[in-house]
Amino acid sequence: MALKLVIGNKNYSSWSMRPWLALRANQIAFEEVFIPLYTDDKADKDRILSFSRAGKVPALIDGDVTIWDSLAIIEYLAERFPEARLWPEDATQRARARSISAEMHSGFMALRNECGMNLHRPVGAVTLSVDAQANVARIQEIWIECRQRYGEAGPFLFGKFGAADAMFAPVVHRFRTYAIAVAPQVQAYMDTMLELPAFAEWTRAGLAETLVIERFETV
Ligand SMILES: N[C@@H](CCC(=O)N[C@@H](CS)C(=O)NCC(=O)O)C(=O)O
Repeated sequence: MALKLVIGNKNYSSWSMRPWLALRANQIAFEEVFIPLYTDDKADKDRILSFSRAGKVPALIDGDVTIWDSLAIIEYLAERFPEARLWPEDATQRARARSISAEMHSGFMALRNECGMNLHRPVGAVTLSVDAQANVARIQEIWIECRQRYGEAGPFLFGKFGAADAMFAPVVHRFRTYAIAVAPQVQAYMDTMLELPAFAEWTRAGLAETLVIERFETV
């Protein structure tokens, strides 16, 4: 039975983007189930709840197994498709990749609040709080350190595209959309991500969406 990934609007749903990319970048076949987010229609929320009692997307359905929460889905995919090598083979690198992925998953609240993913937002800078500026600095530090350590193995954080890249992918759009000044090595990594066919496919689809979530259009 085909895997099903339940996702929200590609323009806005940064959590949906992460496992979607992990699947698509590795050519793992799946059926996409789209549910529009934050509509006034209770039926939409009920549909999300019918897949996951957490009431959030993404959710992955694999036969009679449901996995919800982006990082748990990526962990499941790494186990289910070991050939995709979503985590580095080396234990030390894997520990680092898991640490930065968890740091992304549980942190950077200020940046996430102040610079929501919104692909169709015209590019333009906003004034960031001190906390958001610290988030930007920390993310740049993480990316630069990975590139310095593992750059010889390939252009992504641990050489080949993997779970950590998927977890940070929406930040590439945030840095781009909010015209955040970045170091040259960071820009090079962002360009690599923007050129990844799966990343470009998600972006194109997000830009083609016409649904607007007013509450995300205030910045
Ligand atoms: N920690 C969760 C966060 C999921 C999340 O917040 N999803 C948002 C969309 S990006 C959502 O489903 N919102 C719909 C709602 O709350 O009704 C994850 O990593 O998957």
